[in-house]
Amino acid sequence: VDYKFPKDFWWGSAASATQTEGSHNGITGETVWDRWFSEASNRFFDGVGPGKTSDFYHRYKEDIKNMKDIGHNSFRMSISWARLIPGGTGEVNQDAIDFYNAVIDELLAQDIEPFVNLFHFDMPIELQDKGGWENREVIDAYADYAKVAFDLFGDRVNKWFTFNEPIVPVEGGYLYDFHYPNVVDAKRAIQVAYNTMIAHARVVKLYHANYEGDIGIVLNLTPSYPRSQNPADLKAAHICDLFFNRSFLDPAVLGEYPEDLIDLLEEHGQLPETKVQDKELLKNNIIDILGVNYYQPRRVKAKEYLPNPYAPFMPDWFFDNYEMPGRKMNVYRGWEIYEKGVYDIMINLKENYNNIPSFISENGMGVQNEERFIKDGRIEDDYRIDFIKEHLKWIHKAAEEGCNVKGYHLWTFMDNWSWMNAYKNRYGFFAVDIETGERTAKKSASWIRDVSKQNGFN
Ligand code: BGP
Repeated sequence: VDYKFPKDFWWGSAASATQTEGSHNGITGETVWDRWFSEASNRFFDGVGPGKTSDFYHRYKEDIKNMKDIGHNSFRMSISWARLIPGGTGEVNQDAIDFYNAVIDELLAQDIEPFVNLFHFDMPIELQDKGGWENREVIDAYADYAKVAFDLFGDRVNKWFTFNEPIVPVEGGYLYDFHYPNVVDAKRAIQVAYNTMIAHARVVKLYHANYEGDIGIVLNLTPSYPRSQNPADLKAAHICDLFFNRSFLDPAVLGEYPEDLIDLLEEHGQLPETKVQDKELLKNNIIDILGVNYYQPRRVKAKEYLPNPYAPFMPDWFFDNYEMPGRKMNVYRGWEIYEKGVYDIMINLKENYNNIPSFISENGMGVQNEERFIKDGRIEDDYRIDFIKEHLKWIHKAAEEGCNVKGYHLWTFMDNWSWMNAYKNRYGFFAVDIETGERTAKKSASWIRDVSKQNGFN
């Protein structure tokens, strides 16, 4: 094959608890999503909520069998904190223990390695009501929850992740009003971001001290490309990168925040509250493995107008988004497609982040009304095959050049419910009929089976 991938490359896909299990299935606690949906279902596409979703709770056996059929050797799932410990603290729910044990055992029986993530946007509502990540007590509760999960499943799970895309709850919940608790306040957003990384480091420490295996974090890295090489555009791109990538990447991999980010926050009176022991904690507890979610880059330019000095501080004071003429778009989702971004990320990790072991933990193409591509009962998603292939070529090049990239997981295994967009954008290798729950393989499913089995393609 022309594009041969490193030995034992991880082929698979990723999913999350809230998006697949169905919060009305089994015994479970409520999360911010149930609360927000009950308060503002009109803000969700089609008024569809997280109640039923694709019913992984009941159909996991069939799904795992399908994973095996298409050549998966690994799969990232998340545990729902509110399912395992309804209320977020205290008693552990036997129904959830049974369910996650069954899923993990089924994956192992099919030779699929489970990668388990502890937090995918789904804060138990009782803890959000206590202030969520703004409250340090929630960090303690999270560390207790992590210990429960490690004790229960750590004998069989060797790859753990503390968070998926921690920037998203910050942007959605505290900056731009698209997730609960719908606050718009940069100071609080910065505190949430900071406390999340403290929670992360606490749990990395706990894991390294007591268990064997790898622990990491999943970050959605969005390379910030400047409009031009003019100093003002370069500065805009640099600040954007500091806020949206390096606020998480640097503490996770290097154990400290970038100096220029600290200076910038200080200058604007936006430094978060810290504790003396935090610095050491971050310094001494770096990750073993980094998951990189990559969908699209950011393109930025210098601000056209100076911000209103009386308006509250926002990261957007320092850059404007730049709609580069001629950029390639996924017209079905409205996101840019820039395959080389994945290579730029990997080279950056190699050069500036100790070539940390990493893998693509999400990449994928959401498409609306995908039924229109059905031919003889199957969705012919050639656009998705192309999308994956073009990204894989750049990943292959990165690996050839010595980047430590260990795998590729598609978002997502089967069509699932999504934050706000519900079932609008379909991403799966398998289509799901929302009414009947029936799963049908798309063309990309048979394509990826051949690729994973040959560990490459032509
Ligand atoms: C990522 C999330 C996923 C998933 C994906 C697709 O940010 O980790 O949970 O939803 O984006 O986004 P969307 O469903 O909004 O199209």
